[in-house]
Amino acid sequence: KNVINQNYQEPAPVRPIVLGFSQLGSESAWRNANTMSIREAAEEAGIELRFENADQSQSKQFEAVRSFIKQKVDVIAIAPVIESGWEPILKEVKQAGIPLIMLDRLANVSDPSLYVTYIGSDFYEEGRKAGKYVIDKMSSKKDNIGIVELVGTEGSTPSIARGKGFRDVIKNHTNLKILKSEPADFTFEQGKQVMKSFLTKMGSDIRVLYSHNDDMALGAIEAIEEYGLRPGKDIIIISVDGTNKAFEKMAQGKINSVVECNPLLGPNLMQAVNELIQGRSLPKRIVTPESVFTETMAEAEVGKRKY
Ligand code: GYE
Repeated sequence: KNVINQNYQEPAPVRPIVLGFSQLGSESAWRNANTMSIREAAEEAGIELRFENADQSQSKQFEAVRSFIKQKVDVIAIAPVIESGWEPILKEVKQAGIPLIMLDRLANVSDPSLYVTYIGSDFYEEGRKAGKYVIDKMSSKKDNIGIVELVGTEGSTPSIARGKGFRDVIKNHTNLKILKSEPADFTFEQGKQVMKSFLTKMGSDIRVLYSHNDDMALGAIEAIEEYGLRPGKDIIIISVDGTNKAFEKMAQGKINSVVECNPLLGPNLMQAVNELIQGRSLPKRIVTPESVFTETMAEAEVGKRKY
């Protein structure tokens, strides 16, 4: 007689993992490279990406996250524009049973169970590297050195930590003085504007510019040239990211040093998503390795940059 195997089940149709990603904006070359990397890596991994761009608005990020909950995505990733204010919405995500990954920047929450892992750079270390460069570069100078700082987005992880790392390193060098520090939202336009106002107020008292990203530094270079000073000579410039455009300026001697910050986080993110879905546990913190570049290396490196 025919025996029917009662235990046999049709294999479940293979459906791709769905990832909802709330990108904070498109304010810089770094950000655009980050977005590209995530799109490409999702494609390569066969992960279905639902992508929302928040134009640097936290409330738009909240909307995106709520829509991901409604869509019942498998995993949510966010690059939080600022650190504060996330706890309530992350609780909603947790209640919905959706695992959450922080990418690039961190949200400051008192309950660490609200996210699985945080993937991104060590911004504090980047700030320290920038400070060390300034100390070395100015080591022969005994007079007071006026520094201005272009801060990125106020309250964002990279700005908080790049500012702190820098200060912690220069604090014992009493002739290095931060004259002024103002946010310019990581954009070219605001970098140019704020640098212009610095120059109007302080002129050639400014000996060093520390910019929290390349886009603001590029804007500042225009402001410095329009003011009639030489970027990289009259004003030493140190910036963070390592974009192609910054390397071009460094090869021309208009930027003196760039601390690398790697935006190509797509592969890391997709790997984390896959592992999560397979039920593996992830480290709470995944840090990307990075270097520092100076003028002497710029020529050899320019053009080889992937962002
Ligand atoms: O340095 C800047 C971007 O969060 C690390 O954001 C990122 C920063 C990056 O706008 O260019």
